[in-house]
Amino acid sequence: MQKSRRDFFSDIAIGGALLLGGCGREQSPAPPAGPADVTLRIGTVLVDIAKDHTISTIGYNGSVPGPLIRLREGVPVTVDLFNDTDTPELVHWHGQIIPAAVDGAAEEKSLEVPAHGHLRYSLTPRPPGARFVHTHVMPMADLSLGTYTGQFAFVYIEPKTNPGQYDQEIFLATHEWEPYFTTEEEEEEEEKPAPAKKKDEKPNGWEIGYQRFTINGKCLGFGEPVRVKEGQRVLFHILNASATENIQLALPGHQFQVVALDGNPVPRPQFVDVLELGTAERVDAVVEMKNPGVWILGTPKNDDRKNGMGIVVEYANKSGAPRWIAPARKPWDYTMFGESHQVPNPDEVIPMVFGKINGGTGGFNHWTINGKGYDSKDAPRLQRGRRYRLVFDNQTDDAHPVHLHRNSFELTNVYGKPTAGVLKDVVLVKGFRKIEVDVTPAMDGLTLFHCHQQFHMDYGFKLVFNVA
Ligand SMILES: [Cu+2]
Repeated sequence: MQKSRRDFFSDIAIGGALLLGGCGREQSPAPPAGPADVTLRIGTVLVDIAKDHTISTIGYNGSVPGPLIRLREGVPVTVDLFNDTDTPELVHWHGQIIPAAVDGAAEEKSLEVPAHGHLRYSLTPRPPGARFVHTHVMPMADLSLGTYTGQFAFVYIEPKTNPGQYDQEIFLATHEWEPYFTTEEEEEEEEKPAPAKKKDEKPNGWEIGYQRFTINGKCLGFGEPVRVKEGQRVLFHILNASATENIQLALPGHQFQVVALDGNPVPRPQFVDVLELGTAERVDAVVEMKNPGVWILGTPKNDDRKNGMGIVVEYANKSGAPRWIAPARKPWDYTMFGESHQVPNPDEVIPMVFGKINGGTGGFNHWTINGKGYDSKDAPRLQRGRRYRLVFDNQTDDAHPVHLHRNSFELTNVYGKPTAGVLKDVVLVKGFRKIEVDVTPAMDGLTLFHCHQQFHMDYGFKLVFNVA
């Protein structure tokens, strides 16, 4: 018997999300009824990042970054995902508390967008603030897939009140291009205790380097400048949409007043000269424009800035070559935005020791949590409503931007310093350092924890929790 169209598109409730229909290659890729509130079309994009320099990549809706998606907290939206590529895709709503089915991670058994197929579902956006959407495909050694591509877009969930008063709102996403394998290790900015080198240990394996660096898909000096006026308060929403790089950004002659981290307002907004963002971190910062001129907002790393990591900030009626002044080095400190009050005792403490097995020359490093690489059969149980303290003990020489899906966590101890009130979904744990965060799982279902450094996640650095 032939299935009717109505049967095919019958509504299926999945963990609180409504799956409105889906079809693969065999079915017509037309949406079931009318346009959705949000449509993302995954396909090839040509990005002119600089003069005579075009990148061919995969992106959303023909642009890199993809479209700015503005949603309202608690107001359900339908989402249409079309995939014009030959690879099944996973679209992850980073930083939102939504059901596993629509969160967009294979480890959570989320719905895929089939190659040349379509998927429609609905979700209820929360919490408010700067979120984003990106692919969750694992590229492994294929640097033309996953977060190496242009598949990322800002999602801004309108809060009831905006943090800080501002005259202009600017969204900036950083990304690197033309990745290659290298044996050169990224130097860390700060002093750190030297590792005790074990005998018989293999040397470090492949790292990833990049040739070109962009903000909003343009190398420094190629795109339109950020145009400002003297006296304006400009709210910058900054996203590190890198596959693997942790970055710093400065705007000489100005200070950033950090008002939110990962979209969540901080208890104590503070002024800083330099922002630091691990992969997938977001910073909202207000800049008072009181130093007229033409400036570079960019990375303090000279080579990376010369290769594009920056954007020009131009005051009205000012012209000339953009100025750069190297900022003083000062370590980024999450606790300066936090409170000093005592946090509640956790119901349970979960130690998470990060380890690395060196791959040796020409090999890939492998990553472990508590001595084990990822195993889908091993899903520790968590209870909704219970307060867990996750102790991130980084016993490697690399910085790890670790991310917990479908939840926000509270920083409670950073490098030995107690803190409270800073809510995040990614935290950058430097080499041989320890950070503690508390989480009270918000929803049932599979919840992925992983390093957001793509190359680390792909080679073992992940763990799925089962919340029930
Ligand atoms: Cu990592």
